[in-house]
Amino acid sequence: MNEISSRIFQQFDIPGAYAGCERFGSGLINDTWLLRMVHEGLERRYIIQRVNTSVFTEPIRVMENIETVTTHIASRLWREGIQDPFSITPALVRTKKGASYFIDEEGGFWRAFHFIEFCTVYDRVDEPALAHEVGAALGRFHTLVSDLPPHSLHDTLPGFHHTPRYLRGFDEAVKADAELRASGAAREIDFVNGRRRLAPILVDAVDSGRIPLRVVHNDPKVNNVLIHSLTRKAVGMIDLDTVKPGIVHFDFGDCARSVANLGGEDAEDLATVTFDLNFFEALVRGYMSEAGAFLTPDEIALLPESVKVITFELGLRFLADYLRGDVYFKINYPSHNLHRARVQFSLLECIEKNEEKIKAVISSMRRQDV
Ligand code: GN1
Ligand code: MG
Repeated sequence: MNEISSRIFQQFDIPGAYAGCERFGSGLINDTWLLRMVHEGLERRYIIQRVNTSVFTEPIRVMENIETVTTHIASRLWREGIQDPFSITPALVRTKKGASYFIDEEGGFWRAFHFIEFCTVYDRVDEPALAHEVGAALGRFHTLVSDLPPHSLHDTLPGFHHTPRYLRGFDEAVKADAELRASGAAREIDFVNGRRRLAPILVDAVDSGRIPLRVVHNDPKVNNVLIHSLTRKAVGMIDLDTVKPGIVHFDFGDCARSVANLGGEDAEDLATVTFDLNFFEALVRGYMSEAGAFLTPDEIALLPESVKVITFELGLRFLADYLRGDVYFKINYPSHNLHRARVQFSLLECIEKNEEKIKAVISSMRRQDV
């Protein structure tokens, strides 16, 4: 569906005359459109989204989390003297009845945001300065929510970053082999089996109480970071569906694995997939310039592990979804999820080769250096 019916956006409190609507972004879960309206001679843009309710089975609680987080961020920014916080964090558009969402006759769950103008997102980072900005955006986000008690948010996706849980699901998918795809993915299955020890590293650190629970984004890959189109400076984080209590490591690792992979998550040629240490260093510098002020020494010490664990976890999720018949991530061709898994596993091999250098980058990042 390229266009959305006017019945949908007419539910929202959006003034003006319709000027166009097209598919937007490259998200793998929700469906997103950019709506253009003309009001008093000016074009205004809106993001309209249909939430994937097979993934987000409690969408109302997802919306409550988004409202809690964006209200908190906006009030902090106001206190810091920023006049227009909603040019940094997306503002929800309410329905004409005052709700934050609308459910259509088929059960489709819809919401709308004001589009933040003069901003862009990148699927791939092309220079260290941009990597720095992406890191700074994540660090700034963590800082802005650092005084929001984690349990003021619902756990809308229990076990979302519980890597051992994904490993168990993967084992079941291999065993069931519902689509008879396991033999064609034998090399990738062996790759996972050779690295099972990675799965518990981060969850064990949480369970032991060594690492604090915080409010985190949970999906801060590079294309969920808004960058100013003219200055290429960080603006803020979008796609707040997964914001909930968690640990900074999955965020830091997710940001790093997407920023430092120069081939990108969808690299056609696996030979272009590398973990670039210059980009990584710039990202860490940007991140620590913001988050270095509140992270504990134990949290910092565990950051290098996070890069490996999240890359493993994401590859595992793609591979398990391929084996199950592509029931979770949107795909563009039948072996897309297998290819996505291969990209993450090539990246993981590169991360493993550079493990000592990754540790050195993080441990050299003292507060005064950033
Ligand atoms: C999904 O929706 P999107 O594309 O921002 C996924 C993330 C993955 C990412 C990989 C709720 O994020 O966990 O890291 O794809 N989100 C969910 O591109 O599963
Ligand atoms: Mg997204």
